[in-house]
Amino acid sequence: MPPPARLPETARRQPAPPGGGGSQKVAGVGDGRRGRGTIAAMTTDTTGAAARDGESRRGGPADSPFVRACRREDGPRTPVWFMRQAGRSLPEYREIRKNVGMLESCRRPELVAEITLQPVRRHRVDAAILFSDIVVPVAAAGVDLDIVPGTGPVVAEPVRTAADVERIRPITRDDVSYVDSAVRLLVAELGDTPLIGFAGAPFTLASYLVEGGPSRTHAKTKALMYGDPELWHALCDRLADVACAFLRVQVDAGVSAVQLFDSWAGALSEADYRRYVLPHSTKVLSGLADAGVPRIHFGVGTAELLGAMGEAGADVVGVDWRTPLDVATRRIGADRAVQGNLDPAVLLAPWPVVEAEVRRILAEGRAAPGHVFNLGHGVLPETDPDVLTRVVALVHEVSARPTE
Ligand code: 1CP
Repeated sequence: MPPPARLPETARRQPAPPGGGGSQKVAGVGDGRRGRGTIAAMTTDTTGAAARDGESRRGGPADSPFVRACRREDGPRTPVWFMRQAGRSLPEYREIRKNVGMLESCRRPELVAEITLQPVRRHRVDAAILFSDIVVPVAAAGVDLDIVPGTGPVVAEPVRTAADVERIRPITRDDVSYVDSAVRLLVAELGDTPLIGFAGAPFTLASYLVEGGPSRTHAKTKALMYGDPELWHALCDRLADVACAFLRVQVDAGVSAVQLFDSWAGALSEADYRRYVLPHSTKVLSGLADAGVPRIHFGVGTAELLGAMGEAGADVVGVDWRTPLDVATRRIGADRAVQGNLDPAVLLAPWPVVEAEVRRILAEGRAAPGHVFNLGHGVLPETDPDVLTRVVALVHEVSARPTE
């Protein structure tokens, strides 16, 4: 038997509180206990889980099933986590976010830590993902924006000119010190469970900045890209620096892996992706080549781009539900792991449908040199959290491998 995934006491022993449980407190953990392993305790005791427990451990998060799969190493089971696992599908999330704006909540380290831990406690996923947003570092770089409930990021003055681009300044750790603090709190609290840091890739960030908000067609973005390539490249170059610096802060604070979200890259042909996007995503990922943590690169609708996205410098390529993982592996190559790819909408179907899909994906994932089970995009807000918990248990059960 593999050693049980080590979680803090709060995560291991606290079942999800019925009907919420984030409590009214935003500055501490859910039940407000001051005991071992709570975020509140960790603000004064930063010695880490291992030191607290005085137990010897094999390798910590670097030896976890998740990091092993990213590195294409054998492990005790296929690891699983969910994009947008921290968020609106959880009643305890909705409760704790009641009176706090989205950007504001990303800037409060203890609240970030609590929200990040909620899905780990509830579902026993193999990795936590930092609660933040792709536009957080862009705001830190001086862009006037907000995250509007029900809409998403909205930019006050969309980027149109070279002067607009020049106003996006490089970020330092001090600009996002709340992220540094949140990661440190979390790493101490999570023990052997790895924490994933993330950033938005230049194309997806540029899309919000040029459109001024979410867009289906990315028409203004493409108009700028085709119409003024020089300005486009200048914009993406700045955004690459912002994304790289944001990821570096998270790596220095202790995350075990990073994911670069290029959610909307699938709007482009492969030729345009290679010409207008790949150099900038490569700059971000190659800038972290020495970081010593796996780099995951993900987009939606990227069937034609999977090979190119791997070339950007990823160790793991995220795949949406449109491409079976064995087909994706042929496109990406045997030197990279894959992540995915259950359609998030399948989670709204009856359990036998979910189960059959999970089993199919695990079987197809065996063709890859490493497989991290995930959805093909983020959890839909209307998803029943109990179904996510069942999926985690099923993935673990079906993929369990005997160890020496
Ligand atoms: O008030 C709220 O609850 C707002 C909803 C919300 C949440 C929970 C937004 C606004 N962002 C987030 C958190 C978030 N954003 C996480 C949390 C960690 C986790 O996965 O559990 C992550 C990883 C992101 C990253 C993000 N933000 C992406 C890339 C991933 C993806 O889903 O494609 C993108 C495209 C965004 C932009 C964004 N922020 C928020 C919304 C609703 C959107 C999408 C808007 C659109 O459709 O264009």
